[in-house]
Amino acid sequence: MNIAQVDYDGLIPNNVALGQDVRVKHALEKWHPGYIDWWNDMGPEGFQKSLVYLRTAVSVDPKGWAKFDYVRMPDYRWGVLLAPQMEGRKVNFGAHKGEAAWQEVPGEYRAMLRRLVVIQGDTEPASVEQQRHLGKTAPSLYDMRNLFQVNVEEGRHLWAMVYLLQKYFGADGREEAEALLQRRSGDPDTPRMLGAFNEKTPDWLSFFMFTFFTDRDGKMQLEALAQSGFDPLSRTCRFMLTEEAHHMFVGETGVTRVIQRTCEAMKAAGISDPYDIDKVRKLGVIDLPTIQKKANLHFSLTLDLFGNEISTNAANAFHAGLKGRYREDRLKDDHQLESGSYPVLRFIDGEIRNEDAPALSALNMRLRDDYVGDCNNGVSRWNKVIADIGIPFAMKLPHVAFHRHIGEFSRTNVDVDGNILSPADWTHRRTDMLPSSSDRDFVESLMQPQFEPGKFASWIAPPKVGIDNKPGDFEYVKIA
Ligand code: BYC
Repeated sequence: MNIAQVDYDGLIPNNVALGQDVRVKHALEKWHPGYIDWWNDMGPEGFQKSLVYLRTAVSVDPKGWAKFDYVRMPDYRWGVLLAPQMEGRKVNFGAHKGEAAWQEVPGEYRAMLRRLVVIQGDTEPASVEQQRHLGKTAPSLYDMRNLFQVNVEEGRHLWAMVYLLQKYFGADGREEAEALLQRRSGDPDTPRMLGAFNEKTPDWLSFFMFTFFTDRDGKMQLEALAQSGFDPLSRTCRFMLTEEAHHMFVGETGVTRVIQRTCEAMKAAGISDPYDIDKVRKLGVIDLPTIQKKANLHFSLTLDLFGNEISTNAANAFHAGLKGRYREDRLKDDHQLESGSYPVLRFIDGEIRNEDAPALSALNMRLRDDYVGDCNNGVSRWNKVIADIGIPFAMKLPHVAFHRHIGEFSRTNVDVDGNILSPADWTHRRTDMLPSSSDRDFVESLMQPQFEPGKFASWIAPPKVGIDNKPGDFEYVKIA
């Protein structure tokens, strides 16, 4: 079988020769109806019968892996796709560095590996649940299609993790696969596992911020898992990253188009003060300070997804060769980190300051630092748009200690510049830094659907190019 080609003959498209793996094939076929029920209950609300111009993977060859066509979402061919196996691949870090990469789960690391797969798997359906109401207020058919593309691919990423659970973890893997369909984002009794995936995504600016910030955590975590010595996990994550690039694109260009529209409208109306919020809002666009507050919220919620700054779990996963650093294979050191140190920002004696910690224990921090660098690159691109239009404003990431619920700073109040605040000052200044209920109401008031092909809501600029090079008035979703 050609690994690059995807076999579409059976119920479950795959490039893992599922036809010859009867036990796993049956297990996945048994799981399939529950997944479809979940999708119908918790997937995009109101558009399940509509034809959506979606891309589907037909190959895992990086050049030309997808085809575009109209599909009803429940008919999307969710499948199991792994990047091709690399001949002679080794464990590249940790205590087993240099050994042949594992094709089966190493017994001693079974529980740790299962936990990583389950946590990764849990985030995927969670994001679909969080975004399920957004179709109804889409600012264009182009954006609606992008939302649905992200949603079906997050669904596929759930399949990716469920395949690993079913194939490599026996009965407890099957139980975990069931549980992934039972938990619900925001449910008080059966919530999703990580904090940010239980928050609401109430409007489209939140969606773009989520895909900019939280999907970028997805990218970092997948990059770290793609380094895994457990080869099936590495191959799975490598292909997921190919799909993830579009999600980053949706977030980055989405926020950019909102900013661009605001700045253009201000310029046309002769408003130069970005803080003249009432006047800017009257133009039917989102003022820059509110966009900044949304960024503050989503960045801080996403930082919590990196776990504690000092983490034995992270050290153990690296030592075991299961989860590496961001692009481990490009780093130049001993890849074992037994003796090195890493500066960690901590809250000590009432002050925020760097303290060296053993490099192994500081791996969450290191990944978070790489993430912050990646976010900053995106923010610079937003700022170029603002500067080019000539508005005196610059977006910036808040301090990493701002508005945190996990780790070192979860018990202290810190402003966006990193100054420690008393509880009273925090309460007083909170809505200067995070969206207030009136900011939320205003953004929500703009969320009027625009379903005419080629038209866009007042608060967002059209994209530079269409998906699959389609013309501006292309009907990306045929609403039924
Ligand atoms: N919320 O030792 P620590 C994506 C728990 S996003 C709740 O610091 P560790 C996507 C932690 O579980 C990427 N609990 O934890 C994006 C632990 O509990 P136990 C998803 C939290 O393991 C958009 C305890 O606190 N993938 O793909 O070093 C759309 C001690 O913490 C949280 C992954 O995250 C939290 N935020 O770090 C769709 C990769 N943080 O075990 C998809 C897999 C920590 O003591 N996961 N805790 O009961 C991991 O690598 C790690 O589990 C974490 C946490 C980085 C999440």
